[in-house]
Amino acid sequence: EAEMGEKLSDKERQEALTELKGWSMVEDRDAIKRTFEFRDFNEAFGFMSRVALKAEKMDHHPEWFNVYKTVEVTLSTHDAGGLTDKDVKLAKFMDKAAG
Ligand code: HBI
Repeated sequence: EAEMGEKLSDKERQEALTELKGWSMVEDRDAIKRTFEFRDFNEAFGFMSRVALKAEKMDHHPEWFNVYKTVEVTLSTHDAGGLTDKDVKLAKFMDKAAG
């Protein structure tokens, strides 16, 4: 079992993906990605605001791109050079925050 901050094993990575909603591996990176679609910009930015507060609390931040009502998110742990529990934890939070 990888402790907090260490890269996930292949098995843990696959398990994590089954617990998440609509996330997939990034092709050429040890990272996960998901695109969120909201009703409008206001909803999208409200989501980003809630996530931003959580990211600050976790000291773990997303890579994201927002155009109007769409938010493209990529998660990876830079300090570990790949996917860790922190990414899974933040992804789960995002799935809940997106409603
Ligand atoms: N966010 N995704 C991600 N990955 C990191 O390694 C990371 C971070 N936010 C803050 C952070 N690391 C700090 O702990 C380091 O910059 C010191």
